[in-house]
Amino acid sequence: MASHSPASTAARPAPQSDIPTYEAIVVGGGISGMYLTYRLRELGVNFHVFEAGSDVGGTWYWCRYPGARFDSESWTYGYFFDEELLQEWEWKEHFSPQPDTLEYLNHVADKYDFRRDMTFNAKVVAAEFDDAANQWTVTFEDGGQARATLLITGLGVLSAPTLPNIPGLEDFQGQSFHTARWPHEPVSFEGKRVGIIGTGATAIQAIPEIAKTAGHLSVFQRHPNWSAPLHNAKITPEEQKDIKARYKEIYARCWETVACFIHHPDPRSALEVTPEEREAFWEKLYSEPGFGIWLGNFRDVLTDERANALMTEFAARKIRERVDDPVVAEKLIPKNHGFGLRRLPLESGYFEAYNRPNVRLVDLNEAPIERITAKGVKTTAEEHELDILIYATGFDGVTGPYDRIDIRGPGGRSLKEEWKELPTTLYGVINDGFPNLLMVLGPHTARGNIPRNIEMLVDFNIGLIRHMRENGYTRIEPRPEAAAEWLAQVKEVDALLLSSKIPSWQTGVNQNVPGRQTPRVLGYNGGAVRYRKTIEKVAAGGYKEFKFG
Ligand code: NA7
Repeated sequence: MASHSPASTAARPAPQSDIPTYEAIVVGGGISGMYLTYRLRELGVNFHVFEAGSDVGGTWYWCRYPGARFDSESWTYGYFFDEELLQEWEWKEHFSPQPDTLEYLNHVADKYDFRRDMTFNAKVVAAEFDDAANQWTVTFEDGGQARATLLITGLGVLSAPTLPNIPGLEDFQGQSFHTARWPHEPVSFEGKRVGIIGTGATAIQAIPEIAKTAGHLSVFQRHPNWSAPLHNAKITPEEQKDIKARYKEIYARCWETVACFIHHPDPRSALEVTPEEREAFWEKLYSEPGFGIWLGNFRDVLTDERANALMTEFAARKIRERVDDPVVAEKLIPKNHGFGLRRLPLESGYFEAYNRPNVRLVDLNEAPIERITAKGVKTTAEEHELDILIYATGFDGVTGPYDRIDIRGPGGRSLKEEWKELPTTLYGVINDGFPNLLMVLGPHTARGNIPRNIEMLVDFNIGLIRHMRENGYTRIEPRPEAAAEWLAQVKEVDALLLSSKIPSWQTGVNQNVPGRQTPRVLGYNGGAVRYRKTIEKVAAGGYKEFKFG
């Protein structure tokens, strides 16, 4: 891990005198860490970024599985901080595939020479605050350490992948991969017997791609998810010109919608229009690209059970139309949650994949998995022999990336313990009892089109750091009463959405992680516009909700 650590593998080495020390340490070289690099440099902060991977890119570095791509319109996803960058980069498709996105992020890292402030293969395993020294010490997996007054996390919300809690994972003799730890070398499915466990957003993207070449594909499904067509297409030269000419307008649009996409709810209620109008609107949305059917739907589809039930019926009908075998179609229709009440995966030929002779849906409700064996997957009914086994089993969402680092505030206070039941942050950027620990995309921030949220949160954090530097402060904490008030607001808006009670990574549920079986309030569901107004008001008011010293 370069010069920042010795080769030692000791768990907790004795303090070293030559520990590199900075004003700020950033953990993570993904979209957050890269934008932080740009802004911290601009502010003249002495900082360094530590990244677990061997290069930049975060999610797009790790999730290289076949079919991985944006569900966001590409031209709303990139960085907007430099007009030159916007004009020179050409997105090839309306919904960019992972290789192109990683190429884009590498282009950005090269253009601004970000890597000179970054160390790779540096996985942070612990961070401890020394109250007297007012300083964080981070420890890397290989035992090396670094120190800084400020610790800034750019960990993302989906960076802690989880394997299924099924016995025998080590026994399998073929190739096996978690989709978020996909090899850098190409994986060939040609003629192979492939199995995939999971039917979330990742599997919904991967299955149609793998099915194209696999000899046979077995999909092991516990619960199906709702999904709607992505309708991706290449960007034509005329569209490219138009996009580049309209970047200002596109950007402004992202900032007036509920989740920073171009889509915004229709003001009508699904219940007040005629059945014909409703049907025509849903057919239109189903035939259009992107998240319109989820975020641009009637205003009450995600908040009113009757409206949601009607939309659910429509989406179920579409599955029945697209899947040839009616028994398989029924199995692909979710029964445990309504349409859009989990983060909606968008698909390209997902349902049609089940019409192929080489694809079999294995319903784990009929015969659960007993164990993984040397040869494949053994359910209570049979043993499925496989050459390749893919775990599309998701992530310990939102708090998982933090739980995997032993973060200790003054007096050894553990952040993991603190967040066991529910995080209690101020605006999702800082937690009481953990001074000088600033977060980008922490719990209780607005989410949606992630780079837009990151931009807003990095800019807010940079504002805080600028305020500290201008006033000679070296310590920042939330005012406990302000954090309590924020939590009350977070809970209040959460209750308005039907999704708040549905188990998913967004509500912090992961059946493979002990203690994560029931939904928690982990995001701010009042929308990006309200969130942004809140933090802008805080900044304009001189950050009175924070304590400085
Ligand atoms: P998800 O959406 O959390 O999906 C994980 C899938 O894995 C889901 O179908 C799970 O079924 C399944 N799973 C997990 N553990 C098991 C076990 N032990 N046995 C069988 N099936 C299991 O993760 P994704 O990676 O697909 O998507 C995450 C986000 O990435 C997505 O929302 C986008 O924002 C991008 P379950 O529903 O628990 O029965």
